[in-house]
Amino acid sequence: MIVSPRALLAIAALFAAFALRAEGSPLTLWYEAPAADWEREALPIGNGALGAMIYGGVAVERVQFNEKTLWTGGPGSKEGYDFGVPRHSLAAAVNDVAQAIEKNSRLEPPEVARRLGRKMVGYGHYQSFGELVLTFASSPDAVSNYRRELDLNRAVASVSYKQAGVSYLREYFASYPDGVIVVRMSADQPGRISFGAKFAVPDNRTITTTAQAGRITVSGALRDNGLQHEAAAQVIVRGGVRKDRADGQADGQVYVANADEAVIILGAGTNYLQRYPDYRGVDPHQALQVRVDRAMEQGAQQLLVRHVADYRTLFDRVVLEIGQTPTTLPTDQLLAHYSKGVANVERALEALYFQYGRYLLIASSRAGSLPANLQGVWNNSATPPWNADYHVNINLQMNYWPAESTHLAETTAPLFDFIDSLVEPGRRSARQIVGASGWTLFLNTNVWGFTGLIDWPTAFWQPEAGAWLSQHYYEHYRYTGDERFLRQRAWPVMKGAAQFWLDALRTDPRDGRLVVSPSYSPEHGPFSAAAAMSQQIVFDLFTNVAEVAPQVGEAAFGQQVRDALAKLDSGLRVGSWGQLQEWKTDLDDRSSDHRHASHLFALYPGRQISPQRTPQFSQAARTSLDARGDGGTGWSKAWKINFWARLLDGDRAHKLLGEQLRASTLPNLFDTHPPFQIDGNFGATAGVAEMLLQSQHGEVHVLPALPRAWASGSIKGLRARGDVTVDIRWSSGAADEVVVRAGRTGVISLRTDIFAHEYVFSDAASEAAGSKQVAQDVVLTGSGDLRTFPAKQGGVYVLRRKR
Ligand code: FUC
Repeated sequence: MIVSPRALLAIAALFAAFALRAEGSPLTLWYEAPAADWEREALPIGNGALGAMIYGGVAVERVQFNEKTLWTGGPGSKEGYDFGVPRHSLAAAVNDVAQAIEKNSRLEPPEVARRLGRKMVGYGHYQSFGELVLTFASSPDAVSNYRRELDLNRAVASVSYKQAGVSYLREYFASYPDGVIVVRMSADQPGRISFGAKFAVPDNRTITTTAQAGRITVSGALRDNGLQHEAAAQVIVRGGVRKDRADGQADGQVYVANADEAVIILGAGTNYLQRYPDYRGVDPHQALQVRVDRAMEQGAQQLLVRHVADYRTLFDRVVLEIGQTPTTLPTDQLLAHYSKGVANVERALEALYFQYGRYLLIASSRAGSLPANLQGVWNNSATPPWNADYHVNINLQMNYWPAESTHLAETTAPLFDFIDSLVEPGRRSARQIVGASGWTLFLNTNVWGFTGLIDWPTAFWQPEAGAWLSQHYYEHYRYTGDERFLRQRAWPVMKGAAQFWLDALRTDPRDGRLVVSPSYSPEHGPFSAAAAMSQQIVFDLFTNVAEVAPQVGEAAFGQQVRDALAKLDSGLRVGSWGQLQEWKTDLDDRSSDHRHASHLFALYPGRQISPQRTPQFSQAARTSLDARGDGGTGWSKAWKINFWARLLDGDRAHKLLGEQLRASTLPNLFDTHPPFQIDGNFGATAGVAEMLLQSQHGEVHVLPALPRAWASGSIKGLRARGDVTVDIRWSSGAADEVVVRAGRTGVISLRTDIFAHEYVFSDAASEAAGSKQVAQDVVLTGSGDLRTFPAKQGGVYVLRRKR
């Protein structure tokens, strides 16, 4: 590589730029020792495509890194690969199972798996790309003032310590605009930075390593499927000496001696392409090397400034205050001290955890790459739990629950690209497995368009997955009001999912209703016809499709769906002990504390049940949840936060948040199933938003489930459906002020108990614009705690309680 004079100038700028760390920010995870354990302690950074885990070792630093597309399995896999879809139609076998269920009312899971299941072949695993290993010149001197942190306000991790009278600082960030990870090492005295840098790469791939002009490049192909991989780390120094190979040392390493500062720019890529059926694009070499060159040329001012600016555009939109003030406790201590009755410790952790979920979503889901998988983008194993794949009987969906409500709608781009890419293989699955038109998938999917079946008896059959994922498209439309998205992206996917169910539903001879069969409630009980969750998901899809069909010029199809909806078993039944039935026959075991409570889909993320509209089912849902208890795995508790928020029980939602923090959260605040599974982080963040604002029924409901523990506080920037952004300030458990920003012209309904008191409601737009004109009062109609007003695009409306 030839370094141009321009690049050299830029390199100089790279060092000039790193500003001092922000002091005392409360939105920081911090620790007093290096991480020993990847899963529990290392700290995550990421830009969607790339992720890294920072250990912060003093003598040896390991930057374990990932790139989302590096997967074994799929086309070209040594094991063979068929997308999980049988060559010969399985439709007759599915029909036989449905008939056996009709006859016996149930079938046991192993029996159904024997008849319909398929061995997983060539499914693959998400892979670790490797580690960038930095070995520092050893010093016998003790280290003091050690601090390892992750600043959520800037998305910058850092490590600082003092050794032999020198203060060292390392900073790490993953830039989305520049597509690279940056590590910068500095000291408060010149000539103190000495280290060797190399890659450590798993041995399940071919590897060629070179080091030239300070750039280490490692490339090759996965042995399993031939997927090409390449990573590059450019070492840049100010002062001192940099060598591509030290005397007597192995090739492929870069050595730095006595530098004043050093920067490493790390990039990685593969020749994966999100395109069925071959999933292969171009050799990653060219694009990767150019990306690293360009990052070098940016200079640090640009790299850091562009990174922080990009990140803050998303992160800063939401600010939560629930009475937390900075504490002196490191984050692992904060977690350990949670529930010791110190209010500030509890509030500090809760607020941090909420924002951490938003941080993690930004770090693991940006346009241009794959969606967040079971571990977001972070994985250090060749065989991670559940392949670190995309489970679609709750997990992938939960990852995206906070996206719209916590004002990160942009993070859904990779989700929709991914689902779009599943439609074509999903059509084959629909046809070959069920004999239906449209598209669907089942329990799980990978990056290779897997839309077929596996053979895990208690989970493998989940044909509702396509319908469930379609909900995300519709919700994106409901939140943003983006008509183009609705027509071009949402509608084709929703329609295809509905076509599948129009074909696949059967008439239940017991009552003539349309039902899903075979149907299975995750992940327990028998196979039967019309498990509640199956029915509720189809109900949700059909309701959404019928609602929006006329708007996209598909009234006839909408009518067809509406007719089916009228005959559809709703999946809502109150059983013998007052519970919401999980199955059509009353089989519910009152003593079961199973982690899944999927039959409450209708409560959340569905909108079929609500305390105001369907109080009897809402009460039954409460009874079911009481019986299931407040335990469960990480994601299970996170889901329960949302359930209780929808039941308008803030204290119980808050209790579940506490359960999650106490028993399902690791010291680095990763959610644990166990093991680490990121869905719980996202589900809990969504749950907190759901406690403070809801809008699923066409009205903006302010503080629907405020817990007593958050008596006073404020939230800025939550999103409500209808392209509305809301700020709320409250005290003594009641709202004082609500600011509503309308993204488009239309009617907004507000539900808040401010209306029960004396209040002022005004259009603040003219005020904000500096007009001398007194704010115009806007006419409110309605009564009780629900009022409606006509909003104008760009309008800012302020409702204030007179105290
Ligand atoms: C679902 C859950 C499991 C686990 C797996 C990845 O099948 O039921 O508990 O979370 O996904």
